[in-house]
Order: sequence, then structure tokens, then C-alpha cells
Amino acid sequence: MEIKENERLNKLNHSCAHLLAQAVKHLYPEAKFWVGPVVEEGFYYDIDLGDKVIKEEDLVQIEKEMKKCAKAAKNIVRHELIKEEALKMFHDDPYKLDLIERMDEKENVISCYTQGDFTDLCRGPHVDNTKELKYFKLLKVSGAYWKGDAKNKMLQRIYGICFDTEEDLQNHLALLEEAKQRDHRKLGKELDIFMTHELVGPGFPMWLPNGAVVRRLLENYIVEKEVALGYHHVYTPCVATTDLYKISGHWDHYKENMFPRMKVDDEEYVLRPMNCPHHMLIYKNSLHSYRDLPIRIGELAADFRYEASGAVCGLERVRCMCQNDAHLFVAPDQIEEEFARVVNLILDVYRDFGLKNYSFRLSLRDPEDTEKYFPDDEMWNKAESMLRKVLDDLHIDYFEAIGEAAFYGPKLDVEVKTAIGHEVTLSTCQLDFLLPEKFDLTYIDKDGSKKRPVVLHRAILGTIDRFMAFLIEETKGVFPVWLAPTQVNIIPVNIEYHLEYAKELKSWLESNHIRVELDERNEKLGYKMRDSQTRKIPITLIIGNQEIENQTISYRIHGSEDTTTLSKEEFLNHLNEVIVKKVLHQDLH
Ligand code: TSB
Ligand code: ZN
Repeated sequence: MEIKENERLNKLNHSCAHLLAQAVKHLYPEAKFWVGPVVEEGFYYDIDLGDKVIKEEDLVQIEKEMKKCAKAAKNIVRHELIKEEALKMFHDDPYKLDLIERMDEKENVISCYTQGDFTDLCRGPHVDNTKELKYFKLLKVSGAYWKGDAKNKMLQRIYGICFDTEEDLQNHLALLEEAKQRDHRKLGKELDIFMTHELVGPGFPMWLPNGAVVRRLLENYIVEKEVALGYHHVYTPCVATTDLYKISGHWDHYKENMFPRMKVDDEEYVLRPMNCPHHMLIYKNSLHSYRDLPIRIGELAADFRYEASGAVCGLERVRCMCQNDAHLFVAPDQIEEEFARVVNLILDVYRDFGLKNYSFRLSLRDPEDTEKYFPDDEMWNKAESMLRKVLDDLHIDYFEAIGEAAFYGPKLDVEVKTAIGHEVTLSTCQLDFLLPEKFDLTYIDKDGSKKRPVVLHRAILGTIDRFMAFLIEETKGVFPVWLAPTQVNIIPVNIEYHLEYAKELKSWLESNHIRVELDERNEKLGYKMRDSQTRKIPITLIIGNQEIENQTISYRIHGSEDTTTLSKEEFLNHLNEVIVKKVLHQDLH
């Protein structure tokens, strides 16, 4: 729900932020308030409580006080002030003074709103009376630096949400709960996909055996697809001399995203943030004719980026990532066709994974930002209109975003929203006239003359890390059979009578390359079935007397109560078909 765009909800949430501040002031008289805006997920207020740290459990108390203040049914009254009055009124509040100082009276009317014993500097608008604030909830509390600057003091940010009806509030809370359940960090832990450790550091997750199974399959999947499309895969090291990045321009334009340099012998090295420079050198390693183009150099390559420790998030934003990268070297008249091929590959891959919740963003330069973007209008305009044309020809829906281009060129990004509401890029395809120049790349054209190729940078899965994060959330941890770490779980109804046949089935399935487990624990069937569900295993076999007598297999699909019985051969054939065709879980039934 876009609260910001809905006028009534906007007002309610804004007034609720004031109600929160009023309640906090009652409970913690020393509290000072910075700003309390309405945001997409409701509202928050940034509060300075000195050394006091508000904990999640304190929110109940604050909420109670808010209810009390709301019930007091105070009118919310607006006053307009001249700057001098405002400065006097808030003379002992450094935060409000900071805001007032920066206000220009000619442009803004300075106003404040009062409800009972509480007054806050605010533009408004607000609801008329605190009694309108009935259906609200405080959601969480976190630290937030004053003005978002890590050098400043850490304030406490309390988030909340307010609606017009109890039903709207409950529906919203249910959605939030569902999102929490889908969060890849929660599922990633529960399903033993990855772990983190403070001795390794923030942003450096480690893939556990279950995660590694899925990762290997994802990597094989995409490499196979690319090889079939004429890509050549390479392996290159994840360090290089600083000089390489000085030539590529990363040192000038990307340094703040890189780990600091290190000295080895007499050389200076860096951990690479991107693979383009290595691939440029590979192109340059041999002579090329126009007949060889496009040349497609692919790599599953480890990159390191300095992401702020507060920004790293599970597998979604990491400091060591594996890009599904490729650099395509094309003649200028091949740009559009090759770009279209990449777009089609993206569509094809998203179809295979059943992904539907994404949008295409055409990321353009900001012509004002001459520091980030090289100042060649003609080059930029040409590049941008080429990408636009291909998208239009393919009838792709997209939106444009100024200032989102890479420093070397415009790009097409695939944007998705994660369970907890982050907007991130998965796939990307970037047009680049600059790097071929910097590395003096050439090919011999028909007439024997030397020409400059153009480079397309592209990542289809983006990074394996981020793609995995998104896949976990989209599938809620129930991977399609071809990807599932454990594909089949065998449960003998009774350990005493049915274990032997279950063991036989396990070896037989294993010899047919199925990833299978056998639950040998002496527990009740219901308990083991529930466990199989929690572990999100897509297929569970239930083996009892009937199955042994008839030499059959009975199974249930995750999330279904129906049992299907097949002969062993029928079951295996069906399973193999599901795997080969990469049937999605929702299409299994
Ligand atoms: C595509 N040079 C290009 C490459 O040739 C490049 O590096 N592009 S990129 O900077 O956009 O990164 C490629 C993809 O990596 C992004 O689309 C995004 O999906 C993913 N990515 C970027 N930063 C991170 C990160 N910190 N954690 C996980 N994935 C990331
Ligand atoms: Zn690149």
C-alpha cells in the first residue's frame, strides 16, 4: 500500500507520528525530536533519548500511552509563526532550531501543530482531532544517524502504521507477517542455505551444503544456456594491480565502492569490484576480424565491493559476490541485435523460474552530473536512443530513470522488490563505448581497416547471491524439484515393518541421481510429515504395508494433502520429467 500517495492515510500517519512523539515525551521527558515523516510503510519518528536505548518490548508501553493521548480527544490546532517566534518557541530544542534556521520565510510558512500539552514544528496537514487515531501499531525500532550521516549521533527511529479501520490495520499486519516469513535471511537459516559469522565479517555469507547444491545447479544452468548461445567462458583472478583500474576508469569513478589497496612486493593490488578490465585484456590477447564478432566472454566471477556495513543484507547485498557476468564485443551495427538477444535471454530465464514480479528500468545518465558521467553528449544520446528503440521494437514495458546509468554508459536493469521492501536490481545489460577506447580495442573490418568494437556488459542472474536471495523469497523456500537440495524424503510409516523397503527405495533413487533422504527416526507419521513440510522438501514418500505388498510408491507434494500412488517405474519417469522440464512447484499438482 502506497501510504504516501493516499491523502487520507498520509494525514492519519502524519498525525500518528505526532501522537507517538507526544506519548514518548510523557514517558521520557528528556526526549528530543528530529523529524517524523510519512514513508511508504507508514511513519517513523527519529528521537534523541540521550543514552537510553528503546527496545522492542518498550513499544507496548509507548503504544498504551498513545492510546491514552488519542482518547483524550484533543483538537490538533495549527499556528503560523514568524521565524523569530519559532526560534523563541523552540529555543531549548537544538533539533528544531536546526530545522528552523534552514527555513526561508519567503518560501515557507513556518507552522506548528498543538494537541493538548504537545506542540511540534510541522508543515501539516493533520487530522482535526486525536480521537481519529484509533487503528495504529508500532512496528519496530532501530538506530538511525542524525541526518543519515555516520559521523553524527545515533538517534532512535520508531516505526509505526495507522489506518482508518481495524480491518485495514489487521490486513496490513497480516501482509507484513507473511513478508517476514518469506524473508530470505529467515528461510536461509532455517533451511541451512547460508550462514554468517562475525569472525568472517558483515557482508560475507558462507554457503552451506544445501545452498551449495542449489548454487551449483544455478551456475550449471546459466553456463549451459550461455554456451548454447555462443558464449565462451573463462576464469580470471579476483585481484589485479591498481594500474588496471586506473586505465579502466574504475579508480576515478568507482574507488569508494572498492576495498582499499594492498601492497605486495613492489606492486599495488586491489580486490576487483568488476570483471570488465580482465575481459578487455582477454579480448586484446588476440587479433580479431569482423567475422569473429560478436565475441562473448562469460565468467562466473568473484567480485568484492565495499558496501556500508549497515547496507549489507543476507545474500541480497554482499561484499563478496559471484557475478553471472559476460562482456559482449560487437561491431557498431550489431549493437541492437545483440542487445535484443540479451533481453530475450533475460525473458527466457525469468520464464524458467516462473518470475513475474519484476520491471524493466532504462537507466540513463544525469547530464548535470559531469563528475560521474563523461561529457560526450552525442555518444550518450546515441546509446540511449538505441536501447529505447530495441525495447520499443520488442514491445517491452519499461520506465526510465535519470542518473541510474553506469559511469560508462546507459543500461537496462531488471528491478525487483524483496520481501522486506528493498528495491534491487537483478539482471542488467549495459552499453559501453568507453572501455574499448580506454583499452584501445580493435578489430579488422571488411576493408582491412582497424575499427573499434562496442562492449555490452551483462549479467542475467545478476549475482548468484542476489538471485538466490530473490528465489528463496519468491518460492518461500519451496524450490522446484530440479533445484531442491533434497528432492525426495522417504518416511516409513512404521520403523519396525517398513524400514527395509524404504532403504531399498532410497538406494534405488540415489542410483538414479535423485537427491533423497530417509527419515529413520522412531517418531509418529504426523510428526515426520510436518517436519518434511517445514523443511520444504517438495516430494515426500509415505511407505507402509500397501506399498510393500504392491511394490509401489505413495507420495505427497509439499503443501498438498493428496496422496498419489504409482509403480516405482512410473514414479521415477514422472520425477525425471519434472526435473528435466524444470516444472515449477505450483505446476506439480
Ligand atoms: C554486468 N560490469 C558490469 C557487468 O559486466 C557490472 O558490474 N554491473 S553491476 O555493477 O550492475 O553489477 C552486476 C549485478 O550485480 C547487478 O545487476 C546486481 O544484480 C548485482 N550486485 C551488485 N552489487 C551487489 C551486491 N553488493 N550484492 C549482491 N549483488 C550485487
Ligand atoms: Zn562489466
